[in-house]
Amino acid sequence: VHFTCNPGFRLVGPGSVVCLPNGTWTGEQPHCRDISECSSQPCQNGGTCVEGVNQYRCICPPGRTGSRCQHQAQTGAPEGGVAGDSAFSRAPRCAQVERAQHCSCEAGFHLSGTTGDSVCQDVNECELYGQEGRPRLCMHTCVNTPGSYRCTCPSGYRTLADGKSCEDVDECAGPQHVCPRGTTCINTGGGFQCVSPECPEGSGNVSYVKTSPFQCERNPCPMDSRPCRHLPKTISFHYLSLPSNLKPPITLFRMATASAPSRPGPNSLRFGIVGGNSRGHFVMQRSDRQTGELILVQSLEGPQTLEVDVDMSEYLDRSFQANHVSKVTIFVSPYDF
Ligand SMILES: [Ca+2]
Ligand SMILES: [Ca+2]
Repeated sequence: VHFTCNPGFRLVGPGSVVCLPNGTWTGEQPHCRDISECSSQPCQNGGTCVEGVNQYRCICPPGRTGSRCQHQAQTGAPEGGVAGDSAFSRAPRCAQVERAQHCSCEAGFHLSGTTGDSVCQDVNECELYGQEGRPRLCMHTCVNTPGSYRCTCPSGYRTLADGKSCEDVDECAGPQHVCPRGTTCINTGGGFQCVSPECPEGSGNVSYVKTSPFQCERNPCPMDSRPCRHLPKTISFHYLSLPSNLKPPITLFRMATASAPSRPGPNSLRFGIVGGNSRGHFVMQRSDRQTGELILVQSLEGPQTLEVDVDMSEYLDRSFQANHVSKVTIFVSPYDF
């Protein structure tokens, strides 16, 4: 008698047996066993083979992926990414349609590798959109994640509801005081400053008095003191917060006379920059008869703090009356937002 097995099974034991004169069969009785898909040891790199009907499946050790664990899982992620994560490549979902295998990936993954060896690789959206000429995905930093990406903002900023824009946190608007008593909180891009402007020290017959947290006034000069009269009658303090790399020209600040209605005001004004650490970045010019403008003419890169002192001198019939100084401090954030 000859034995054969159905497809997918193999014969264990002799292929034929013969009937002996004593009424028994020669040798042992053969039987059919499921063909072992794992017998060829298809799983590489320490993968464990699991039997299925007419197919096998490999369970891969960490760091390995693919139908036979033949691929090294992508570990590195671009800046700020989660490293050492095998989640960036996954096994595709495959279906056997007649003789062909059709594989597909979840959203955010693309199929790579050859047929039979295919693997779903994460789409690196940050790299894809970081290329020249393409729109930026994130205002600040793009972090690639398995199947997606996310945007992060630097400290001192919060991410807006659109998930990509960053907005400065106004530390000064909070319920608790972030600045010590006697100082004033100035919100800046990415942080804040505590300021307490001081009036100039008096000397001789010149002295100043603080009339508000941001204003000093010179006490009246003795009648005969010309040097005293040429010192600023008022000194005011102003604080501005700007992002980096603003496109000039930009009007930052306006200064105008505040003449009392009871007496005739000056009939001419002169404006100029009289101090600070950054004169080259600014010009001061008249915008109308009463007003001068401080204009940013060079783009500023942060983080840095600039100071510029602008002066407005009042003349009545060409004779000097008084001058006023505005001390403008500009906090430039490290970012373009
Ligand atoms: Ca991704
Ligand atoms: Ca802030």
